[in-house]
Amino acid sequence: MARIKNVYASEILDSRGNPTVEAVAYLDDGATGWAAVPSGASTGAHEAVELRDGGSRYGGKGVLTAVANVNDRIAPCVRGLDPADQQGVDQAMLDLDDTIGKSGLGANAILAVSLAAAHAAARSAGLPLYRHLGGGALLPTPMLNLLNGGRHATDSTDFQEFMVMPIGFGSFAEGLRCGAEVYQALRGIVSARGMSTNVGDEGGVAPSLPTNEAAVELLVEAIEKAGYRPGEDCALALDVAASEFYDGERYALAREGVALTSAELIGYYEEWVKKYPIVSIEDGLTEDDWEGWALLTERLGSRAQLVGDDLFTTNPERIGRGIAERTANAVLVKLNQIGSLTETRAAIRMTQAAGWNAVISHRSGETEDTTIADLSVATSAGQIKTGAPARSERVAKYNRLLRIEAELGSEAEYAGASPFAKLRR
Ligand code: 2PG
Ligand code: MG
Repeated sequence: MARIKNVYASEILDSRGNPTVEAVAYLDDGATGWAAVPSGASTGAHEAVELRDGGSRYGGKGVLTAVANVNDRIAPCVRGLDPADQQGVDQAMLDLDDTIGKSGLGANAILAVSLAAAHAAARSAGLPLYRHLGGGALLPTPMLNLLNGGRHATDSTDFQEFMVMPIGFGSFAEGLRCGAEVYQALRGIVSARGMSTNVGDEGGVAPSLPTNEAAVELLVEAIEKAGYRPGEDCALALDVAASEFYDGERYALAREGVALTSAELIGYYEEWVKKYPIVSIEDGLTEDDWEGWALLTERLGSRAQLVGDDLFTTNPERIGRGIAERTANAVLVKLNQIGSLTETRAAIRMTQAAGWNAVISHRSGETEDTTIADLSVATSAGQIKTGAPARSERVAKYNRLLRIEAELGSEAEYAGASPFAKLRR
């Protein structure tokens, strides 16, 4: 059995040019594993602590403390452990940290080591990561964020993400092709109307639009222009990221010049779901509006996937409350919201055991790390959200899935519309 010989972290840059943590795990059999941690912009209040140095270096965003925590404190603690015992490795770090939100060592320090150990263990066993992590063969339906707004693009829309989901295809490769063709069609339309084709943080276009609904209309038009049928071949999904424009009392939609209550905003979604082929709405309400979420689920839960991101922050305790109170029917899974692979997998298991969907997700600040692609296949999640089919930190994940699908050959299945089958009953 291989043992961890050392782990070593460094400070690198993410896709927004901010520092983040990478780590390498070295095993005594010569195998190594590498991982880098992403970072959000529209972060949930209940996320684990991303340790930043403060001060003036990198505008306070340096991660040298987190890096030192890996090299000086975590390394001695995980040396000699079996990297294939993921729970053992993660528990050792949680014990060392000994805080509730991982503020002791930093979730960015812990997660980098957690994932590097998994990669090293897979390498040592001669397995691709998706096999080492569970061995599913279901390729996820991608949520491609073609139009960026909210905190990911200035002067675009109030809602953060307008996504397409290629549901009517037989393979991931064909689905991705549809997403990419729709993206090019959208760029063509936006440019022909004299609007900017500059992109936001996740690679989607971010034109200045009069309303949020105009973005939905643009996507429908782009699907048609690319030669696909909206709702049949390609559906729509939204990440409203409502916590970002909730002012403590109302949802202030600057683009529309209105401030709505939870019930009014739910009414708005009901209209949209009737009018457009929207199959999924993420963070339709703010992160602590449990009552509003229950109402949203009652009203729309049989017609749309309702995904909790800031609401759950990949935290098994919050997900447990959501399941008990029926405040969504899906969970957005982000490794760095909770800060270790073991806890992330527990969150996924819990979600799936309740009959809910798990959507594996990137962050708006990303790196070339593709762990989430493997995780989505390993856990048969059926959905992955990793941005537009543009910018290498996004495309790296989609390309990894193309390779996994090719490697699985006839064993591979594509999720397509299956995550929504139970909602439509
Ligand atoms: C989200 C994410 C990823 P961020 O809200 O779902 O798209 O954004 O990483 O900024 O939280
Ligand atoms: Mg979100």
